[in-house]
Amino acid sequence: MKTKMTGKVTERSTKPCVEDDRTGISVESIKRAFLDHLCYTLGRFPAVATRNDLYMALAYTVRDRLLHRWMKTVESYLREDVKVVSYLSAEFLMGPQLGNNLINLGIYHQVEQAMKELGHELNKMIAQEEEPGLGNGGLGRLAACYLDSLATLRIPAIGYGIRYEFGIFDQEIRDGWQVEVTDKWLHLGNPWEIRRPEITFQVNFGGHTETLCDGSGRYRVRWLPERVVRGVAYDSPVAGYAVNQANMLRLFSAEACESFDFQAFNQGDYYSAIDEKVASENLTKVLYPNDEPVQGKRLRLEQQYFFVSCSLQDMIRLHLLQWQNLKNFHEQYAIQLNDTHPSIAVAELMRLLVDEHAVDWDMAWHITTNTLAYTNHTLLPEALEKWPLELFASLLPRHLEIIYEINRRHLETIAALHPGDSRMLARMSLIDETGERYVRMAHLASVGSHAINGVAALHTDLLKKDVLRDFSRVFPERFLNVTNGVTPRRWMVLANPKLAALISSRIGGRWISHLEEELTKLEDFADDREFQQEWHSIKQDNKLQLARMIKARTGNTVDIESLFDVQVKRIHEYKRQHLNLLYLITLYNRIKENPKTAITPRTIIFGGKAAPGYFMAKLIIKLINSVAEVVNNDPDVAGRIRIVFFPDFNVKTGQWIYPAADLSEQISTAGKEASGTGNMKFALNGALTIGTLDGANVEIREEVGAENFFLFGLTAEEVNDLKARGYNPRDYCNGNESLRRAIDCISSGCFSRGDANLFRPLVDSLLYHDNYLLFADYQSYLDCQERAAAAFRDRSQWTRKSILNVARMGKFSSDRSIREYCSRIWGAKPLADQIDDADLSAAARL
Ligand code: NBG
Repeated sequence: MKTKMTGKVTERSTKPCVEDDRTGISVESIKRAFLDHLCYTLGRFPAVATRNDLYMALAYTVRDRLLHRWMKTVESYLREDVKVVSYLSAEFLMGPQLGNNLINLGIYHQVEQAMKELGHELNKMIAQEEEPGLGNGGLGRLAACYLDSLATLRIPAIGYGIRYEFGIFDQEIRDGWQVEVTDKWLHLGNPWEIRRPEITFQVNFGGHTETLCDGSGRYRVRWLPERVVRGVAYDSPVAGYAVNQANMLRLFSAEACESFDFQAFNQGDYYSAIDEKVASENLTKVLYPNDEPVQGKRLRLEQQYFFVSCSLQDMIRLHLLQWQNLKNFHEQYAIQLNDTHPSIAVAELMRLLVDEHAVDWDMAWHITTNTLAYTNHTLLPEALEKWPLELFASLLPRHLEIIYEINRRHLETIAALHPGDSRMLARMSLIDETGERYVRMAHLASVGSHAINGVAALHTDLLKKDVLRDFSRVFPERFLNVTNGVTPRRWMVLANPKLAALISSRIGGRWISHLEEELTKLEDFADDREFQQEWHSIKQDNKLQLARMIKARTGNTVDIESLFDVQVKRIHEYKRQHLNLLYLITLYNRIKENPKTAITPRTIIFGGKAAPGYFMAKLIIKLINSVAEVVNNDPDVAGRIRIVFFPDFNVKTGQWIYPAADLSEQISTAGKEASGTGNMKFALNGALTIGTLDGANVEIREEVGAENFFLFGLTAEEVNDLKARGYNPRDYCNGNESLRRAIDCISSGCFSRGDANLFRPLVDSLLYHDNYLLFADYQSYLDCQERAAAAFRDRSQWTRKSILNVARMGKFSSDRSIREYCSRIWGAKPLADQIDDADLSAAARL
């Protein structure tokens, strides 16, 4: 039986709790609020304010308006008895907030005007904001797009994560090599967050457990930890687009429970007194770069447990404010595990329910499995998390006991379904006992969740056939696909305002929040010459802007009439930046052989970070820059090929890059890229795709039409077959003259001033392993690039394709993905509260 404790929220308390003149959205109100913040929040005279002061004052002005909506939203939560979605993610790659918030609040133009009247340029203030780089790449950015859509769709939701003091490093390029520079995103303050010193939770580590019998004769377990850390909440509001709703991103920061160990302090040992403080605060100091082996990284397991425990304690606290007990927890909360990073939630929720709240095991398991759902984001075996048992036991002794008990019951179920199949038991166990013993986190997440999803159709298929095959046989009803999406607010309206305005001028502004329904209307304009002309000239403007950034950041001059061919994403062998390079070296060789060769002028733009410990990825960056140096400076090339490595690719720089691309490189080995989301951002900004049948490329091609997609390469099935037959890369190399020459060029030192050793590891890995089948796909890629180059020469046809491409990309809005999660996994519904017309019309003016 549900018993709700809080009474009805009264009429009075539903009124905005802040006076309108504090959060008004007229130009006058904004000007006044801005000057107030400059003076009373920052203590600055306008005359001596720095650009950062101006940005901060404006950010506070905008935050007031966000908080106003957030408070209204919370009141609706209380009134409407809603189910809340908790999105648990170790990464949220939010990107700069100011521009996006202005768009979602519908106050961009008023603010621009207000700043103008005060003599400031809004653009410069927006550019002042540091990138909050609390993520590595696609997975973290997906979480940010989902928060935007959750708020826009008026779904009650909280994003839970870690407030890293240092996010992903900044990348500089020196002498062609990547150099990592610490990211100081907090050094000038973060105006968006609110520290909540009263919302803190204790998180335990280490020690041991003991059993006891409680007053009612129940067997209980008590965990006596060795170390206790405190997690403090920091909240940032996340506004929906053109709605009154704002949700919250709640990130936890670790602090010591006591600042000083007084005993040590009294003995005069100051340094050991602060040891514990330092150790505790280290916990959330830095984001781990991905693509490096995680096995054995104690601090990473600590981070994961830390934020999961704080988040679950917070949900339980909020639940108990409204309800007498936890029996209906799963009806009030849907928790999504963004990859396995938060999968310790399975054991932690069990522990909190059973040990801390005296719920019996079966009921606790029912609640846990009905609350949790798990999204898998990778098939790469090296990226599947597993923790050495000893490490796990030393940090989380009670959780290991719980996992053993879950495993015992789980294996009993399997044994009953598949009697006598001991190999299956070993494969499905939560503990890997094939060598050194490990806890398998993907198995823990799968056993403890009622839904398991992949992030693109092909990926979900492969997940079921490969990584989680046994689980999909035993629990087929748990598996489903939800193809990723991206938010059109940031990736179109904010990043490409001119294109967004052009689209709105023809089909109205509803597409911004109804992409799937509305964008197809653009198809009618694909053959319209005037529209094509406008479309093309916006692309040229965007290319010009990017060309200026390239000049400023790399010193390279690029020709905006050339084909802008772009590959930006993390550097990884499976993403095959070096396949792109093999093509470029081949083009270069052709020019060297015959300087008059007719080729379509191209500017090839690379960007992306390599994990600091991923040697091969760093060598690929060096090779890109080395080839660029030779090719760009060779008079024979005469500007026909220009290669640029754009440093420090992130959300902020991505917003300049995607809108300027003609061709989007999505060339991973089929079966390796779970989905990709850059592929969607490019296509929504009018770039055509050259790609393999991998991840969401498959669905993009289905949507935009085969004739508007440059397809090449082996399929995932062919990749497997070829590997099964025995793949010998040297045969491909010897059998293909231009490939052999390209490889010879690299190994003989053409790009390393004669140094034959520099790139040897890369060349050898291709010649002797080529795990990602570059050689097998080389010729097909070359041919496809030629088709793309030929197509680009017909401007009108190309533009037509570009328009059709955008018109048919509606499926890839994150709004569609979130709707699917809501109806198929979470059972979450939008708030019933309607929005103010005034606010909607303000937003629609964009
Ligand atoms: C990444 C995949 C991408 C995918 C994003 C978001 C991880 C572990 N996975 O293909 O590599 O688009 O997740 O789903 O970062």
